[in-house]
Amino acid sequence: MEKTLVIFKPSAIVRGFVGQILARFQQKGLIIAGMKMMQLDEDLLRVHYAHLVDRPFFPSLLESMMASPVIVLCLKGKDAVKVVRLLTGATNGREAQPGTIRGDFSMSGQENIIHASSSIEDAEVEIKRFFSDDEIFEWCPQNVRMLYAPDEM
Ligand code: IDP
Ligand code: MG
Repeated sequence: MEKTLVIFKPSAIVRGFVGQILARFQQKGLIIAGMKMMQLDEDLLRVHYAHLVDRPFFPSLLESMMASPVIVLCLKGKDAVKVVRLLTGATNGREAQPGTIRGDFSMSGQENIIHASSSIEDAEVEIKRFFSDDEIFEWCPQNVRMLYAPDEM
């Protein structure tokens, strides 16, 4: 099954929304394949946000992402990358649809609660960036037959 990477950003950690957001992913039926807390540093963020390093807001984004430890999460499911992006909502919390995580928890284009991989290719690279192989678990819950029809698995 497809895997994707989520980061609970400092805006989620400091504001205390980890439980509520994790519950949304679990109630959707996404399977937790890996999860840990870590402190991000500038070297890693310059790689992770390489597409943004020349933007004027990059120093502010760096500071924001290092403001507290983060929780990184690897979620597994059919079409997990697309499904998690749909649950996440648009980048700017003020423009994200109500019902999405950013739409319900954020008023900001920067402090937007979570990161979610934006493509299958990015997800593969990002999971390897944040997890070693032995931190990703190839397990499947017993109730997986209540999550998918046989031809969806
Ligand atoms: P995404 O997180 O929705 O994939 P990206 O364009 O990849 O959006 O940007 C990565 C992160 O950089 C965003 O989640 C947000 O925290 C921050 N960011 C993006 N655009 C802006 C901006 O215009 N101002 C401030 N921060 C921004
Ligand atoms: Mg992105």
